[in-house]
Amino acid sequence: MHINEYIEIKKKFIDKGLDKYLPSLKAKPQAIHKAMRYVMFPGGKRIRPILTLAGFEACGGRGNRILPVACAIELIHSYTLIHDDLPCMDNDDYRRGRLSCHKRFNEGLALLTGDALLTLGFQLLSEAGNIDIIKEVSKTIGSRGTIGGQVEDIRASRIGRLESAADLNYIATHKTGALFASAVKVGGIFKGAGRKPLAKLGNFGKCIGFTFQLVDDLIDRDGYVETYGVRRVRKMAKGLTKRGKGYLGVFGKKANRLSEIADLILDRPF
Ligand code: GRG
Repeated sequence: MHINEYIEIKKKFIDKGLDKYLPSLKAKPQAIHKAMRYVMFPGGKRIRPILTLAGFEACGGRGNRILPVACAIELIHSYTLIHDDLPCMDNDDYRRGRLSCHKRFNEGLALLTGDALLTLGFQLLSEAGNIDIIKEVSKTIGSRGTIGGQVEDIRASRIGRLESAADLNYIATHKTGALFASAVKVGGIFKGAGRKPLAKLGNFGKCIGFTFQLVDDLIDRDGYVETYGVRRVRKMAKGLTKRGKGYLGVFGKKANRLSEIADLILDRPF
């Protein structure tokens, strides 16, 4: 099966799961359930939960039991987007080609919608019955992870000057890279993989998460591109992809999907 077909199948699988786990539009209070579903459907690329599924498969996992874990990763990612769009943060009126949550509804409801998606994410993780997954994800999205990256990003944009290389690296690895690394890793944790393969999955995830940010900057012509220029950033992204794929050797053919996803992230055709 071609990787694009694989991605489409996995996307549908994740969407079905999200539809099942999100409270129905009829459930009270309807206002927040409407907002939660507005944010989640139609979604974005679903790249993080797809990485969770591919990480699970790389460790020999099969079947549907991983679905709540993958959906939790997407719910948590979506919480960060809602909060990031708020006027007190990045102040974006649009997300995924339509009004951002606070613009479509209101700021208070958007804040709570982000909180509710985050909370539902952890409920699903807890139902997966593996405490190591909860530990992994909570560390990743805390003040030493995603939130830390966001804090530094806000600080840098308030000073209003071009970030130093160290600042840029801190922000990219924490704000974007950390959740990518955990998304891949939790697939392995769920399968019961050992310490060494998990470290390989984590390192792979860090490399492709960093690449994802570099490609984002290439598309938006900001961040790294402002500091290093297009050619150098493209070279960095290629190098990181190669390094990331280098961590997959131990998994053999089972990691082919992860490797193909790394190539897709570098070329961002989706
Ligand atoms: C509010 C705690 C908190 C953190 C926010 C992730 C983040 C930190 C902010 C998002 C803003 C942003 C544009 C970050 C750069 C890369 C990134 C994470 C882009 C969005 O992810 P995609 O492209 O989105 O995977 P889709 O829509 O496909 O899900």
